[in-house]
Amino acid sequence: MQKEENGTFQESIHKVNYEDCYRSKMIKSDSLFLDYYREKEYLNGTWNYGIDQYDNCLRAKWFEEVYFDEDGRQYPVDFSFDTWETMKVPSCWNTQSEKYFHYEGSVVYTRTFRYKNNGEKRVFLKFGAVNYEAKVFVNKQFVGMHQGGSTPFVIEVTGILAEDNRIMVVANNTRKRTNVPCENTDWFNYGGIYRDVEIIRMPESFIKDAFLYLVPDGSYNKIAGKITLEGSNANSSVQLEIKELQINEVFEVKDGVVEFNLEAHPELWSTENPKLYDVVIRYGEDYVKEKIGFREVKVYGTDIYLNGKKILLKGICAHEESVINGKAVTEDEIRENFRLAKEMNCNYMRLAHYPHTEKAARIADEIGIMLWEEIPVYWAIEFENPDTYADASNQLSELILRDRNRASVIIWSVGNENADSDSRLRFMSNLVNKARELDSTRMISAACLVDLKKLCIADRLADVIDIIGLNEYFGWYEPDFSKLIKIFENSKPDKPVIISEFGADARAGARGSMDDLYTEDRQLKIYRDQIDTLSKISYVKGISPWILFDFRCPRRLHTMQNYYNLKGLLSADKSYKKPAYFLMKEFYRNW
Ligand code: GCB
Repeated sequence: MQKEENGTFQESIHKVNYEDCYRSKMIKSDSLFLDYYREKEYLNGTWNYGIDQYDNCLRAKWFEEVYFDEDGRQYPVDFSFDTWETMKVPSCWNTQSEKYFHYEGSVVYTRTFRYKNNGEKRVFLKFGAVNYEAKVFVNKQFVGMHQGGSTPFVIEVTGILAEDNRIMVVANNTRKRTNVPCENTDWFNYGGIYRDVEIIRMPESFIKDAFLYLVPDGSYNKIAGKITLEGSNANSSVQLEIKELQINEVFEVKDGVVEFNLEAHPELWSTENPKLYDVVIRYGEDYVKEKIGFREVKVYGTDIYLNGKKILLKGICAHEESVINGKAVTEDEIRENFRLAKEMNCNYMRLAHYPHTEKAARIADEIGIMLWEEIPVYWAIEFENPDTYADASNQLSELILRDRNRASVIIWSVGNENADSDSRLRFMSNLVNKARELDSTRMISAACLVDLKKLCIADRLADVIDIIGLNEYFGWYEPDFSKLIKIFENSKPDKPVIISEFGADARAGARGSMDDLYTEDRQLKIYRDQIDTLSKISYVKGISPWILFDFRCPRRLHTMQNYYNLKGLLSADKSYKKPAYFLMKEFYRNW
């Protein structure tokens, strides 16, 4: 029945490169606009879903809801959207259904919704994140594809929405060599639409972006920034108001962009006093609100300064995960993580190894905790592959555009534990340049490795970044602790070093001698040795042990681990504190 010879049916259903047609509408960082405080409607809630392991939705264009071949012949449909199983969005399918806990591949999500134009000229769909690829269809049309599992994207659907609509999203979390991260990581590969889905109604021309910051020249009396407009009316005026600072300025915009530099005397944001200002920008019938803190972070010699004062970063790493919700963490769960870190006397957190939800940095702004944010250029990325670079660079841009108004974020990190090679140096140096181009007010770092042969810090990337992040596991993966001491003796960095990771596995409650693997006693011993050594090194200006809580990981097959990485200072459900948590709490109190 299928006409293999002329290929019509074969090509559309079985064609191996069916993916290519979807790449034509790749949604990139330039799709984003300031939207946090805008009025929006949510498409969260109950969606139907089907597990589509062989990608038949994409091959046979199920989104067209009926299939005709070139001869006009209609084929039976292989789907029944409205009677499929249902799932809550946002969520990870792994935690929604035991059957799909380990599933990797495509899942087709669909729902219907009503829409009535209220006079808006343009309308957009925003996805907080879909891991890893999303292909979006509205009312039988393909509207866009996005790559990168942790950053937001926006798709314009003006003229596509009707009163009754069907949206369909093919989410695919297949791990691939060419992805960022690649196919091998040390965390669980959750899948799905796991952050909010929103509809945003907009005028024809609107405020696309505004980036405001304290000019980092040590004077603390200038706020600079850039406002970008979108739409046909690009030569116009915008008004910037920060009432509490008596700022009320009107700027003339040329070709959609205005840059400004204003005298201002803001109370500075710090971890002790996380002061935020209400910023309002008006333009025609559009306006946006933001809450922004002003502060200066910089590096001088081997020191890090916040508002002119030397600081030590007393930190901890954390994944974005909860036992119950996977990556779809709730606001309460994020607040609880920060509370536990603060209770441990932390003033800083490394949000590993990919962009966490935008809510995290907003909460950190509000409660006063500094952040390291990072993209998943993790381990053996394809550094020679231009598509991989484009993906990494886009994820970095999406993260920076999303969070560059957050005072809490002090460091952008461009990678983690990537072996030093020419192509990696090129790839990551380009990312560093990209980050600086988008934001010249923060420090750039990366988690590098020590040279275990030469016993020193020898990573060439260290010359390019502002702060050297170092992951080291002496006492655990590298039992000979004396080597760590030699590394510090042999290294004379001219910039600050942050120990971005050290740690040891311990099963919550497991006791034994200091030599017994996976016990709290061994973890505690390693932590003692580490802090004894690190606290004596003059250029170590920050520490973020690995990690706040135990997390799921399919690589962890020891029966003690039970598919969890047990390096947490807390159990995975965060109800239990291991002894090393209290040691760090005491250490940070006095450091
Ligand atoms: C590392 C990685 C981190 C792992 C950790 C470990 O160096 O950066 O992602 O989870 O080691 O436990 O092995």
